[in-house]
Amino acid sequence: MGYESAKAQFADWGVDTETAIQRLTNIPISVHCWQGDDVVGFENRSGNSGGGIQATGNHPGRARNPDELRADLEFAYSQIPGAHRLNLHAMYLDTDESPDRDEIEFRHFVPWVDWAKDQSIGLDFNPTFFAHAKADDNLTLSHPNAGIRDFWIEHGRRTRDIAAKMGKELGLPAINNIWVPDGYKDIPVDRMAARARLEASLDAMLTDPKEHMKDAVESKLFGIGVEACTVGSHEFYLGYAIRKGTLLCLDMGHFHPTESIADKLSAVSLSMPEVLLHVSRPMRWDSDHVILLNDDILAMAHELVGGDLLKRTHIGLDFFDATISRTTAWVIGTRNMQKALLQAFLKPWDRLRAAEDALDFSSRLALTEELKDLPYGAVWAEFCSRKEASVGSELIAKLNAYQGSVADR
Ligand code: RNT
Ligand code: ZN
Repeated sequence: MGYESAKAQFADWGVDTETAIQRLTNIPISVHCWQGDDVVGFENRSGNSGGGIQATGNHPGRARNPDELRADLEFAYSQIPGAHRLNLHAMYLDTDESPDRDEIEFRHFVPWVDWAKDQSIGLDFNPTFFAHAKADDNLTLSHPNAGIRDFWIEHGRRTRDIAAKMGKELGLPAINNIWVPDGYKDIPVDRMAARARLEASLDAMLTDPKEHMKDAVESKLFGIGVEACTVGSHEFYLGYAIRKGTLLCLDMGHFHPTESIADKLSAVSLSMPEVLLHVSRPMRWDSDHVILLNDDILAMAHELVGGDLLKRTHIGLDFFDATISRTTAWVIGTRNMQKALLQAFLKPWDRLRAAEDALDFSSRLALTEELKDLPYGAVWAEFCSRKEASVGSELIAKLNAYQGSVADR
């Protein structure tokens, strides 16, 4: 199906494919660095991420150093049409030094900033509150020991400073997203005390508003090893973000499987100016599978476009699968987010809204289902070709060829 024919078919529904392509071009997706190396990082410490998150698998080609990770990202970006950012974790520093987490400085990340300038992309950042001896109990900012809390508060403060410098250097604000693994395997006696400690630690970290960076806080329902209680639960951070003016990060893997994160987006957006998404695919638990173009992702894109939330929602990804080519995971997962957005841009919103507002739910149903037959794939292929990214067999050949070139690592 050629693009011109697809364009005409969408035009019959009152949808302009050129506008849709233009809108998609301008939406940056923040690609997470940690898919490239199975959440190991470059600190030369233990290989186990801990904190209840774990990449499983041993597919060849894991990036072992920053240069390999950057090369892999450059390949992935070449096949991800449109705008990108990079989401870095603090444990991905690029330096010969070995600073502990409470000693990191902007200079340890300068090669990333130089590379980001070269790529014309923005950076996002994250303190790393796991994969460290002081996080082995799955307690960091809410640890009963004040010394351990202070260590992590200092880490968090430094990441805010680094994020602000990154944002300033690149001329694009960096989001610094706080996720802590804190929780209890078995039923705690005093949840209130743990939550009060987490709140006090966050307050100590977030004392000064900074230019060029934005703070975000990420909730979770439970994790492996913290089944009974997660200190930073959804209610905890929803309230915190509203009261303190931070962004809230909604990770699609951090809720009960029957909850719809797409549904939450408009609800929380009424109480805060900006939201961060960690687009992911849970499977029974916080499994962080590569995102598919499934109903959950389509629903999320529908909400972002229909609710006019794109200008105040930052789209980040969060998945890691070490059983497949890591670059293929990045490319396919990120493109799926873009494809979902494209499908949402290609909807005849006026007609859909008119049917709903008239309580004509029959037409709403018929419209929704008939639209699924429109040739959005031809519009996607056109978008890819304008951005010099491949589709179909050609894409698969390129993905396999790149994987072949890194398999000897
Ligand atoms: C963990 C959170 C968190 C991490 C990354 C590596 O459950 O989702 O976002 O995946 O920070
Ligand atoms: Zn996440």
